[in-house]
Amino acid sequence: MTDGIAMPKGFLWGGAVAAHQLEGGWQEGGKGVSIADVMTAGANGVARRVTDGIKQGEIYPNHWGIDFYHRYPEDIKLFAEMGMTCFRTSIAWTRIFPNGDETEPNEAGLKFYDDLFAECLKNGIQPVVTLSHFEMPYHLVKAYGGWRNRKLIDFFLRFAKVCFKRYRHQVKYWMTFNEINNQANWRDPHPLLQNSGLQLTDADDWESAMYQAAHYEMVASALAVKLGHEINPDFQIGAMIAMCPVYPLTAKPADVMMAERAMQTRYYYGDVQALGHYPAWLLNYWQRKGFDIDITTADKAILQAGTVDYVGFSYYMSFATKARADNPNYVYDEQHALVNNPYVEKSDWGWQIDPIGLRYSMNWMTDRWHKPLFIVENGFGAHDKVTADGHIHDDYRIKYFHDHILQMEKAVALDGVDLIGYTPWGHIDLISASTGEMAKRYGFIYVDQDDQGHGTLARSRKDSFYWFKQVIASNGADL
Ligand code: P53
Repeated sequence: MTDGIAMPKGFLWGGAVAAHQLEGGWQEGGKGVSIADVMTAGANGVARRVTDGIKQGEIYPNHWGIDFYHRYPEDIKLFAEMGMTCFRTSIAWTRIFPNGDETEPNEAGLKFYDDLFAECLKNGIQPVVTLSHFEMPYHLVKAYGGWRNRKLIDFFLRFAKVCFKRYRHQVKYWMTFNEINNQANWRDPHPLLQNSGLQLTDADDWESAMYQAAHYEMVASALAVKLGHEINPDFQIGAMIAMCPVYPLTAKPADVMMAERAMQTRYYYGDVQALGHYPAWLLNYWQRKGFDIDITTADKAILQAGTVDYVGFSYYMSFATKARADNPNYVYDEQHALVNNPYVEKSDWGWQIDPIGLRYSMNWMTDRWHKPLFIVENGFGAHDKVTADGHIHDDYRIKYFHDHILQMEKAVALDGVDLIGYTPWGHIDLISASTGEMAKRYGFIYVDQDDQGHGTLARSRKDSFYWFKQVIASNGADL
């Protein structure tokens, strides 16, 4: 189709991954054990379990990923063939500081990313890097209790400083913490561990523990912004927010208020990182709950001084909610507050497909945070079939991308949203973060591997590969 609108010159087109979901090589080059290394395989509707260390007989899909650790030169050739001008990945913290609390970094780990970034640049692709993407050292969970401990700020900054210095000529765009706001769903232990390394018991107050951990992360993020700018003033250092806009199910005023509180609860992290301070509603809420969050005067100054340069975000789906008589204070409980939206369709994993929601979100974030945006994840997890002709005809994925990219282009061209670039998630098939499956595929590039890690690992081009190639070549005009 040719209904697209060309993006401004210099717009970045790429793809996005995270180290733990594709590298494999979990014990190579002196790498330590990360929280992803102790997560078992789940399935659609079956949560991943976390084992206390590595246990015999368990399946840990992140141990092998798609073996990018060894195959990246060939993979990057394919990325370049597709026309990608940027590549978002993360630096596995455990390759640089295997336990997280060392004072000296691991040279073999640093060398790996030297080589990886050089290979990208050689192919005309600039790396875009997330520092912490669901893969902190497991040792920091066990020995320090994760991000509930203020000491983590120093450990993270040491890691950030080493990376900023080492890659200051190779990387311009950075993000501090991936989807920092997933933990708004603190009743689910999965995001608490993924985001913050929290393993809580019945004796803990989970909600206040989350707010405390997120606070230390946001202080660490603000300090990293400041430090990064000292190391290279050209650095652009962003937040990374999982954007799932929450709609009111009806125009009933109470439903609208419920949706507003849901948005406030999910996105206050962005307020702190982009605006530099906590919103009043949350401070009032903490007071009513009797939460005594450790936020010093110095912390407040740091948050104000270290606001982000841009907001990176993921967008997959939208949510809907409604008020309930038994919830008069509009408390947003993500496990129970979400309702089916009858106006949109769902993926096989129940993710509601809503292209207009992307344009809506871009406008909402621009109005609220007044920062450039960067779509660093968007995509469609689906079951792909290799057909008799040996190809994957993923027209459903092309449709998803067509519809979303068109809305993105309207937000830029018609609404004036300042957008740095667009990197579809998992442009090469990889391990799913929520389920640990291989079967939930996002890629334009197919990887021959199943959920148990069996397969040739051969890479091949899906129909969507050729489609996205043409989108990039036309700078978004030819959808
Ligand atoms: P998977 C929840 C909701 C939206 C995005 O997700 C999410 C999550 C947490 O899983 O995660 C991001 O693989 C995340 C990636 C992840 C991707 O979305 O569960 O940044 O690491 O792989 C897709 O289908």
